[in-house]
Amino acid sequence: MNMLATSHHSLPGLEQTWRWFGPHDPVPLSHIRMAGASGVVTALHHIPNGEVWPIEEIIKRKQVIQDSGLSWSVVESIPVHEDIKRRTGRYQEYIDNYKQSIQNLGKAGIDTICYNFMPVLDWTRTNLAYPMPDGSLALRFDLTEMAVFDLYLLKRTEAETEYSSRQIEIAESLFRAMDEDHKSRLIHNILAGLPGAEEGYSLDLFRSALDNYKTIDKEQFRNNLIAFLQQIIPAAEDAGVNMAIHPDDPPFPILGMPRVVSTEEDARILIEAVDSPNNGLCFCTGSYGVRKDNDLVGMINRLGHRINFVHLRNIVRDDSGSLYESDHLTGGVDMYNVMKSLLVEQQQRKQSGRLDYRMPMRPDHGHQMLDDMNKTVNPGYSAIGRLRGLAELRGLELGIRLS
Ligand code: CS2
Ligand code: MN
Repeated sequence: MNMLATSHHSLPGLEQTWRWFGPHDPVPLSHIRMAGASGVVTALHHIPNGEVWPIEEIIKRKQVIQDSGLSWSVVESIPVHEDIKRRTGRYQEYIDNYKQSIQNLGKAGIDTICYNFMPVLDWTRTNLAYPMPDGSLALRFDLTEMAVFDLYLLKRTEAETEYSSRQIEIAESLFRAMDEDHKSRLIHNILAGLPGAEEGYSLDLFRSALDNYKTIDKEQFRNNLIAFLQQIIPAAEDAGVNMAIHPDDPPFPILGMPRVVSTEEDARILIEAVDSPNNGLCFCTGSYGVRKDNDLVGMINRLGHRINFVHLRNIVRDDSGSLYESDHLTGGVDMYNVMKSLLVEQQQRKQSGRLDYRMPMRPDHGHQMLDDMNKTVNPGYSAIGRLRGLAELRGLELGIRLS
């Protein structure tokens, strides 16, 4: 039975959005509009991490977006300062600033904020140009390359105890075969910060950033996140802003750092810790979907009422545990049933009178292809790959709604 059958005509569908890195993004707002998105996902990347987003700056940016016939749908991200994550130093001041930014965004009429709580690094990939059989380039997280980085380039003291002797053997032979170019590319890919990550590190700085986490185990780290939520969620409620926490990417520990947003259980603990509709999730299928123990459709059915933002992309995980980003509709994520469940959630919101049934969605990443091959692009955020992704997702959604 089609659960959407009776009311598909009244369903608006998920709001189609597109990430924009601001005026320096090689993909301009006019192209986003041509891609068929109506909402923009962006951040004030020029405001240093930890500082308040001034209301004038927010309004100025909002105007630029509206002048292009689009709306500022979601903020992604207001970065969470390392002091807040570790609950040291000036963390209280940074939390107060965060609350102020939430308030300012609310005043400017922007009601959804995505953020993440990963130690030191934002999302992480080892290869930014992994060739697909069709010639396009994908992002890849390779476990062996990560081990090479950890064991032989970063030379983290505890690393040897965290890999099996088989893994170390494979990593060592890859390391021996790597030329200098490959080594420095690997270091750069991991440390320079992918688009959206507001920090970049040298090897030395990175070592000391990691050292800061030696005394913070998973439980402590989760407590730090919950302590942060206890302060910012009441501010978000006052401001009428929905928070959406992005999952860990990849959703398992790397480089010995704690991870607390990787599984359904993690997500449940967080939304129950501060039980408010404003304390919600960014449902990123390409991040949660990496783990076989995450049942994505079940997660939407069980936690859907707290999904405030959606990232749709697909992944392929091979036997070694490495992964690459596949086309949006093919790979380990059952996109058809994910989309269907999201539409059921939207329908329930409308029926129960919830006002936040907009459910902003964006195609998360895309392959570098066609005319983007020779362009300088933000890795994962080139225009044409995402255009393909959005077009496919839109078609899938329409097919479900009208069937
Ligand atoms: C990444 C990140 O998977 C993703 O969406 O591209 O930029 C992610 O959006 C941020 O970490 C969210 O705070
Ligand atoms: Mn994502």
